[in-house]
Amino acid sequence: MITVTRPWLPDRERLDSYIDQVYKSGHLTNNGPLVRLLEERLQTYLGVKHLILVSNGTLALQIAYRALDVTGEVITTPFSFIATSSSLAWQNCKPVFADIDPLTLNIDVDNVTSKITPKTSALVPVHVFGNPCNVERLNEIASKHNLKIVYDASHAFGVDYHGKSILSQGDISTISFHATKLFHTIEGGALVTNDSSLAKKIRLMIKCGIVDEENIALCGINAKMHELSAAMGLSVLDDIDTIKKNRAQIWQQYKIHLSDYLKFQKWNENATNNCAYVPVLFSNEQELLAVKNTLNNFDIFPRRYFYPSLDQINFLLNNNKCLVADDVSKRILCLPIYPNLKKQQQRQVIELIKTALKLV
Ligand code: T4K
Repeated sequence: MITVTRPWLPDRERLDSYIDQVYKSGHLTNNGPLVRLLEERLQTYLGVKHLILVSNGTLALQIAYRALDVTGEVITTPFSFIATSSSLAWQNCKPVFADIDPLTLNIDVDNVTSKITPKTSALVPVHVFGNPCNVERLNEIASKHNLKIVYDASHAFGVDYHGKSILSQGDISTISFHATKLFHTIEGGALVTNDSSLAKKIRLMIKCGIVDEENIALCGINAKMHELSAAMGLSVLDDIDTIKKNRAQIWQQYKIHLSDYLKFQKWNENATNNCAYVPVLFSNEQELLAVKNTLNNFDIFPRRYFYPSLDQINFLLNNNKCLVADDVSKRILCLPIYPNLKKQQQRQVIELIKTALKLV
């Protein structure tokens, strides 16, 4: 079976060597030595100021909203994983959708300003599939209207923009380290910020606001990463060059062999591509379904990331219908990509796509 992704499983002996350290220390959670080591290593690797590990990317978003006192209406994109918007609804905020750009697939900045009302407190753009948004204009709008910005950078591990990590943008950027991600800690995520006092507040928030045995400073929640997750993260980080190299090769092959048949996302020209996903756009949904069914018949499972567009989700109660996002979400498919995908398997995926397209 070939699936859209497969988690990177590091060498067992190396993982065991980290787990041995957990057995020696007896420290399983609550800001243990491996979590602290992983934070340090990620800060250095990514070149960011404060990176705070948490137990998943959804909680990272929720904590970001709380830390910044986000309330009322929040302008975001309908073309994302459900957690971007459901985390807002969970915090009793109203996600207000601005439509996307059909080429970059990111929030269309020209649609953002018209959605601002006196109730708007923040923007939550997503760097979709790792492709950086128009951060200059978004940051400009936010400062002009006194809005906070939380970038959902869940897909953007290792993406540099103008030579600096895209994670250093906004008041806070969040990331997911879920098993399906390029870099993972099984379940996990992080908040990144340049603001030292905000980082301090977040560190308190994720451990129920507890300062020490006798002092509780604020209302928090338990969002701590545990030591076994950090052990996995450290072992995966040891392999990160191989992971990135293999992904880049696979991504390139898709681009070479399918560009004449399908459209690829327009990538931000000032950014590196981490090859986390291979989204391809068909002319219409019928073509997409024909290809998907053909692949499924051969036990190959690409995914419809992201379908449906979130403006269609009933419980988000949104009146803003987004025509571009609705259209894109019907004709986009993410192709299998993971470091151990074999050349011959990828060739099969490519040939099946070409054959199915000829028959539509
Ligand atoms: N914001 C954005 C923009 C996000 O994309 C996400 C998560 C979040 C926020 C929230 O972050 P987290 O709270 O999740 O950390 C997956 C992931 O669960 C999710 O993390 C990710 N985005 C989303 C895009 O993809 P599913 O429902 O597609 O996962 P699933 O279980 O169907 O897995 C996909 C394929 O991967 C499977 O067909 C087989 C393979 N797989 C998966 C797992 C979990 C494996 O081979 N082994 C595994 O252990 O959501």
